[in-house]
Amino acid sequence: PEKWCRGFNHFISQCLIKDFEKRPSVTHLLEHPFIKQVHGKDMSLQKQLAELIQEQQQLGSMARTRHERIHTRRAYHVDRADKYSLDDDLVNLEVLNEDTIIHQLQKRYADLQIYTYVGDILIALNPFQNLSIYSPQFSKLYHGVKRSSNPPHIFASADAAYQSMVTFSKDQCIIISGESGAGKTESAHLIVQHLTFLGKANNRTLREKILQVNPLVEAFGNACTAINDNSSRFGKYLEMMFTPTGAVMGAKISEYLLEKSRVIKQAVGEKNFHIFYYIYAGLYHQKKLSEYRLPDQKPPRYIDNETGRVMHDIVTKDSYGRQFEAIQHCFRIIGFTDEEVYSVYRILTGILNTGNIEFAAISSQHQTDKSEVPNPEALDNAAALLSIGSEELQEALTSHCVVTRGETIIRTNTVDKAADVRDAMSKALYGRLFSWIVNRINTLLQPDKNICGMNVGILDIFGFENFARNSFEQLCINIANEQIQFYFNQHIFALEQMEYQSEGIDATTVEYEDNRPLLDMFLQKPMGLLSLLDEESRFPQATDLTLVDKFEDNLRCKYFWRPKGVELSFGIQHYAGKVLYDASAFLEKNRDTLPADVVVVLRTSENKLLQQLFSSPLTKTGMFCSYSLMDLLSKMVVGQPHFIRCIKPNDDREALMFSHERVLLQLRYTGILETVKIRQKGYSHRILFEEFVKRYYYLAFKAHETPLGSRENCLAILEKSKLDNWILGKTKVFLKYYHIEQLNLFLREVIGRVVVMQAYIKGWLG
Ligand code: AOV
Ligand code: MG
Repeated sequence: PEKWCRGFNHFISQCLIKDFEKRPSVTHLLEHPFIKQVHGKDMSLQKQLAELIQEQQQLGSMARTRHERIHTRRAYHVDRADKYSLDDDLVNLEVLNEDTIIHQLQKRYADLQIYTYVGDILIALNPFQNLSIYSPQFSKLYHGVKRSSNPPHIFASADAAYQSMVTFSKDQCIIISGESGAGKTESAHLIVQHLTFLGKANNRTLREKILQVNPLVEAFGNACTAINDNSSRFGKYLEMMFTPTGAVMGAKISEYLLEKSRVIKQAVGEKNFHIFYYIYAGLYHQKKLSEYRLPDQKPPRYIDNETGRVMHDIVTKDSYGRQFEAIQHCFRIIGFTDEEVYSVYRILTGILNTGNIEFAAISSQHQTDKSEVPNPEALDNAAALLSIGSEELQEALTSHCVVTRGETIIRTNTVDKAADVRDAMSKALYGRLFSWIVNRINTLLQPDKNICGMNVGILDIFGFENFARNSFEQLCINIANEQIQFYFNQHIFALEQMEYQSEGIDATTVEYEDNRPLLDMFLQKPMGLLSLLDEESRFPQATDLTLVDKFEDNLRCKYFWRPKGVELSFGIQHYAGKVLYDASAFLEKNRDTLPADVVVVLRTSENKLLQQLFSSPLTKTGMFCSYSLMDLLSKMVVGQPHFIRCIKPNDDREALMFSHERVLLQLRYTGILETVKIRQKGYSHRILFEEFVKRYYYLAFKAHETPLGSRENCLAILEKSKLDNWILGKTKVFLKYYHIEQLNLFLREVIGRVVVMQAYIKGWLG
């Protein structure tokens, strides 16, 4: 029987290996005549068989996983190894200049290798097509492995941040930058996807909730622009929170500067925020437009930028309608109550109806500045949806109270003024609704307060914009990008080089384009552009022209100029290029005032949510809150940054089209060449001796020892780990970007061995 057993064993192995290749189930094995013959005769054999099958199944599944990993990797490596000897990291280029960099990126792009490293920084070229490299197999591939084991990938950056967070219990932040349409938002989605995978979201509901956050806020905060069909019109910082062991436990979003003016007006060829089309189409297809008092022949004015187009799209394609269902699903999954969602819909449709309210001058000889509403049904509709009195609403729009010498006087509004008040109300409604949704999501995804966790933050803002006509919004957007570029420079160049000097290390200095002077021109107080803008906004008599004059008088530097012959125009030399701004409506947009009369009426609403939106004290949100991005950046400073630089290969959104000129421009202004140089020559990680010993003492000392954070002990660890090219400064260890990964891997191995030993000893003793 023993011999027989051995033969049988061998046979099973063979079968299972074949099985594994064809992937049928193990039950096939039991159908085998040979097995049938013994089956049922010998109980012990049967037991043995069951055990064997179980064991082989486990082995099979392990082999399968390995097979899949190799297979997936091969799929991604297609052609790559045979046709080109492309390098994954620009730092390895022997000849380093703009030409070699762009040549390498271009070759890789043609081969659909959209990701390339510059040391620890990831360059991502927008593929403008769907690639099959984001499946669960790829998630598995980029899970706690060495960076060099796989081709560059956005998942690898997410993994690096995650591993860093878990290993050092330190918050991380991933900063995604690039111009409009370069792929920041897509990258942010992919990072969230991978982090939920890495964060072992055992809790399926939580994982689903987190994955719905981006689609939901983007329905409200993104819109179609001339550059990007899904352009972010607000800045977003999403923090994913993890337990100390790295399990995902919640999320939090901070929003920054939503482009509210889009609610009331869009440039030619652009659209309003997605949600308005979704809801209009959704209600149209559900035959519920009349319930929300919306006409079914012609869309409301706020979303009818290109007359007829929207209606045509809604009737012929149902993609908007499906998006509406998807949004309803998001709300439900995240945990909004039906009542809340209903209130949100009423406010949104209330805004659409508000936009339809018209004003006409009352023609009487004496009262030229009085206005009335010639289409009272629009007024009634808006008032009904916002659950306020229609007469009160009309009053608030067509007149305003002024307090002079203790007396309250009611003044009438001109037609233009009334229209401005109407639009200001719509903007305020939308802006506050958006903030409420964000806050509500934060409450619903709040982690257990008793667990002291860590987080990975992901910054995805609106990218640099340069349109044919650039207004206040573009200025805000471009200043924000200027700040991100500054933050990048600080981390990659300034801080690093300062430390070489103070630590007495002789490392080559790399020249880079410092945008600090430009940032000072914007942010300095009291003479920076933004302070001047705020100051001018406080003068009732000021006009957009006096504002530009003020700029010209005070901003005497090479970054600002005023073209001749165009009154309201001024130019700024941004880090990413020259932009010509049109200052019309700058003051009004910056003031962003909402008359108190409107607030008073909205507070009387019977819609609880709406009441709540306006119940908070009227803070001056208007004055350009340039500093809130600074707040955000300072929040990020505490975390370890990881940079992703998105690059747009062409302006036509074409797959596989690589515009040499456009890419070169982006490489230049983002300082990629200099980044490669500093990554090649510099030491991107500088760790205090004490910290270094604390982190890595396991590599050279016994677990129970507590070695001092001295230079000698650092040396002992570094020698033991057999790394080269590091330097010891006066107080810090200077490491190349790739050292950290190697050290962490050694550490994990050693710790793993210790844990196994401990378990073994425990078992042995016990
Ligand atoms: P942005 O966030 O950088 O622009 P997006 O992330 O919205 O740019 O990308 C623009 C479009 O490029 C997307 O809608 C996709 O069609 C395509 N795209 C980007 N990345 C990928 C990818 N990895 N795979 C496939 N398609 C991609 V802006 O928010 O306007 O600054 O303000
Ligand atoms: Mg975006």
